[in-house]
Amino acid sequence: MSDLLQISDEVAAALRERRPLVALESTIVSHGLPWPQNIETARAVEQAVRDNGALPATIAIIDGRCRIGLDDAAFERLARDKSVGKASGRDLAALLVRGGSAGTTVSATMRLAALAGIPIFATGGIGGVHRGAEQSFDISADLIELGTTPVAVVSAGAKSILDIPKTLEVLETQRVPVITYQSDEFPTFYTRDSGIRAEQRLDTPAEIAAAVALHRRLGSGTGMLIANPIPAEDSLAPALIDGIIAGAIREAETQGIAGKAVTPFLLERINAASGGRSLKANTALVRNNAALAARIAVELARIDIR
Ligand code: PSU
Ligand code: MN
Repeated sequence: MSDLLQISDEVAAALRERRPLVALESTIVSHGLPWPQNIETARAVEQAVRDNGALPATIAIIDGRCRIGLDDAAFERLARDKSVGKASGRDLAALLVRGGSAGTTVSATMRLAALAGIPIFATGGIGGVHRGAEQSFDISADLIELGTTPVAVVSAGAKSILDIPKTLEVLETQRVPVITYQSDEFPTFYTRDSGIRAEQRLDTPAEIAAAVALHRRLGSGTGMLIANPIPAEDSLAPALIDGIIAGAIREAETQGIAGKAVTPFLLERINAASGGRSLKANTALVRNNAALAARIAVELARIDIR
């Protein structure tokens, strides 16, 4: 693996000593948030992991190398350099051959976390089935990766730019467990409740870690989605955000935005239209997810799966 993954000294030591680690994605830095909130959030998220007893392993592709654990220069590059791409799992091989640089989506980050031996990963929101997918066929590779790569992903549910019931159906079809943390409803990113009842609620990081370990022992072969509602004090009013999202989707349709450009376009429009409120919520929920993932990682290290 050493020729494929460039693992930072800190992460390499933690892997050797079986200390708790949390993998973090980097498309949120390159394409999910504007400068300078992107780099501020990345730093705050890494700090949240440390504050909760684990070490952060942010993953990205820099100059044709798979980097596990980033230094300041790599973060700066992702945050400011407009030529940095967006890589899902399928993009990795050609990107490495070309010597390119990219933020890794949930899909690509899961793949590389699995290779590095990190079983838990925190993000803001996963990609999913887009509204109108019956026409566009736009279903994120994140869902397919969750069906094939055994990494647990902590997310604030899925953003309502997506069709949430269809997203949950695809996860169910693929045998991906959806565990909600301290909530009876599946959360929708900016808001705590979707109106969709959660079937598998667990209330402590220790219980979630036990479920992650058992899911592996059962030979399930799939990832897991740990849905962590945004803290109430950071959540947005559904009436506010739903209108903004609907407007952004209409703009994307009018402008014929397609493929991997759709999600970054919608995120940019929502950030612009909400006058900073969505940004603030987004930052808060990613930190909240990183903290929970770290607490789960600590429990996983105790039961000897990292
Ligand atoms: N959802 C967000 N913020 C993000 C993303 C999704 O609220 O930054 C990013 C994640 O990296 C996710 C990717 O994996 O977008 C999904 O892109 P697509 O829909 O093209 O699969
Ligand atoms: Mn897509």
